[in-house]
Amino acid sequence: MPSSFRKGLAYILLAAVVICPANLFAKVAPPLTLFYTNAAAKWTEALPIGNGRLGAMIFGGVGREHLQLNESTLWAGGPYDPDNTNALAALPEVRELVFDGQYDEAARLISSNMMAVPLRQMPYQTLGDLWLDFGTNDGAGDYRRDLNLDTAVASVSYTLNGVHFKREIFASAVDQVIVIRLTADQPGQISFSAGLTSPQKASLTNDLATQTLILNGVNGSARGIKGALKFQARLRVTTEGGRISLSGPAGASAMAQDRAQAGVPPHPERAADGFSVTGANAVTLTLAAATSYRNYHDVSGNPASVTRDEIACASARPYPKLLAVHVAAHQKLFRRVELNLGTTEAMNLPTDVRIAHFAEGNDPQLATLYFQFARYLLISCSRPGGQPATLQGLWNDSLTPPWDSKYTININTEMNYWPAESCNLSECVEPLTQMVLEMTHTGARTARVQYGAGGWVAHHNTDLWRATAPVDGPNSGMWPMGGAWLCQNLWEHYLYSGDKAYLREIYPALKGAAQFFLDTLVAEPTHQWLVTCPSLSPENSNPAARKTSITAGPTMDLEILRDLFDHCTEASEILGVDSALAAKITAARARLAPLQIGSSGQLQEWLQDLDLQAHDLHHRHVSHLYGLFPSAQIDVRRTPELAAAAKKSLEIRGDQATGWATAWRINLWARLQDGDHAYSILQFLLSPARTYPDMFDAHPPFQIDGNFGGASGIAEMLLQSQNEEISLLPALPKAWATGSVKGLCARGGFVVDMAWKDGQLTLATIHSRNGNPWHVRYGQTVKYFKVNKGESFQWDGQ
Ligand code: FUC
Repeated sequence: MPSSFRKGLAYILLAAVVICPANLFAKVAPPLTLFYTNAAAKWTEALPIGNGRLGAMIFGGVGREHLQLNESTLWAGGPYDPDNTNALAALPEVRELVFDGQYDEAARLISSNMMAVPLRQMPYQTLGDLWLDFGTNDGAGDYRRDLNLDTAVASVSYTLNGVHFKREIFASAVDQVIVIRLTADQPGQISFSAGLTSPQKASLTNDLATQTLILNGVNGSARGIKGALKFQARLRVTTEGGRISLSGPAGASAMAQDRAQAGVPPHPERAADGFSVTGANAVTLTLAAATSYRNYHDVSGNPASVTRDEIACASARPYPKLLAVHVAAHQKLFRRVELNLGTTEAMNLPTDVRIAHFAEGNDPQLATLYFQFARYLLISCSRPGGQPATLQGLWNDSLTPPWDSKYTININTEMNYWPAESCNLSECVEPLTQMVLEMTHTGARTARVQYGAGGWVAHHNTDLWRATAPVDGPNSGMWPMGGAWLCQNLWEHYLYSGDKAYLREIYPALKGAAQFFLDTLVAEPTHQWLVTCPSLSPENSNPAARKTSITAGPTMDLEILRDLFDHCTEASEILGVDSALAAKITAARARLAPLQIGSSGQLQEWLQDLDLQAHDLHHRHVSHLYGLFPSAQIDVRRTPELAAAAKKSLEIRGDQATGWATAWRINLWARLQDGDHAYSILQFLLSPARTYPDMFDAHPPFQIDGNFGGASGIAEMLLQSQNEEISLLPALPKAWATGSVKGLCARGGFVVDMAWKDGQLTLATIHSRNGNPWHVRYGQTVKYFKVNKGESFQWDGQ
């Protein structure tokens, strides 16, 4: 143990004994548990639960419990068409200006003619808050708050006046409700008042006969788009023993006070009477919520009947049954992957303390916890039939969240799904697939109206209403590649699964995206290469311009296009369709501008060699490195010169950036097979600068992409499978010299288990799902193997 860490540990132990009368180590945490010795004071200390649709952040106060609530379809606005009808007429002049080097003038013309109306999309919003007011917390001890990733149950426990109290809270994907179970180790001890509030336009009613609170509301308008959704949250309080009555205004004002302390805007006028429970033995609260959203153009759902049915079904199940079916459904997904990178006594410390000390180097299990937390989050925020993970997954306490907590599709949404396939959570991609298929409809309108083109297009953002026109301003918004990049996530799902029915389902999206570019690519004047125009290298200023990022043919666009075109023609061949179109795509692909290595040996970000003149050399986006990761066009063995150039670009950019941008760098260094470098960046990602106490990623502010990108990076360090070759331990850092992993997935339809010792592979077992013959590499040795579907290949790396 390094001495600095030892000192840190000694200090923490001493502090723990002084500050906290109950010994921190009195209860050792199960290994996959986040735990804390204090209630959350801030939202980024609260613990997330979710069932893909309903989410809650749990604060865990002794005197007052607070659950901040979300429902994944509660966004502002309603169906709308943001396409700008002036765009098509302005397009030829914009292109002329760009090719003439008059970038700032082009940006001005784009700004006045080509941006969406309204200029910004609709925000994802909070539903409201559940408050349980227990009265005093004076004299409470033995406090513990945790989140068990293996069961997906959060709990809070403490002792007060000699009675030990426990709360268990989870969001069930089976029963579609949030369940809160309150117990005590002595009868008749549970007394509290319960209420629901919301910053939305909402009103509360209560029905004492059924012990139900009902919050009815409508969503807000935003940016001139009228709110079109109704929503309802319904809370049922099932008591065992004791009495229940209306709590009256006192409870309501206590809740308002708590909202103020938590930094939530006060809405006391809407905090109608809740319930008071006195002297119960145990209580189960079930909470359902729904909106009238059916899909991006239909808001005719009936939330009242949905919540009524859900509460009726859930109330009919006894608590142990609710818990058991929830845990089983979660574990079916969660338990597919086991990771062991070693353990030390540091894992018995509270999670926030461990985050503060991870960089000191003696807590490998925290990387395991971080990895599994991301898998937990994806299961909790992206389930079949629901919405894809937003910038904040499912968890947002605001009406005006950062970047609207929506879908930024110039990196962030794609990154959210990087670990989905490699980390064995393939089902979680379904909401993304569904969103992309829906965007082919809205995006076809944008393609037609704004470009006079066929196919479909999406720019750098979308929202619940699947808006696809360019938003925010030319410098971030005028980028026509968002849909094409999302298609690559879908293609990955096919590569991992080999599922031809899925390929057939997504083929129209690939084809439509390719069609758009066949119609809109233009020849640049110098070499006659085909390029996108106007476009930009995501959010990085064009060094040849005064103050815009507008350009033609940035490297990233061409890399995405090469993938899109390749995957589209491959799909058309596999499915036996559209051979004439495939020939056109192949011809266009041959004319795309090539990847270029610049004068400093770097991979050029733009058509011209401008990288070293960049306004910000350390820009967070590393868009031109898309070719190295997530794509595999640049490869250390197949294209060593380009890989060296990508490495040079990465060195110029530096290791430390915002949360997601740091996470991207981990994946890139793993692809360059430098495990120690990747690990050193992980140490920064897993420090308080980029990880909040509850393990949420800090952009800052909170953005969930860093969690997902970080987990993907850890997986890439252990296993890679691009270019039809499984690579075992390609970037194993010294810090993880001995370990094992079970259940990581590889492209081609494989599941891989591995163990290693002192930096050497001891055994790999490759389970074949589809019976494909394949190659596997360990170090310099490559083996060809052929096993039947359902059988496995074993190798000790020799
Ligand atoms: C992109 C990034 C920002 C942020 C935002 C949500 O615009 O450049 O850093 O992550 O998305």
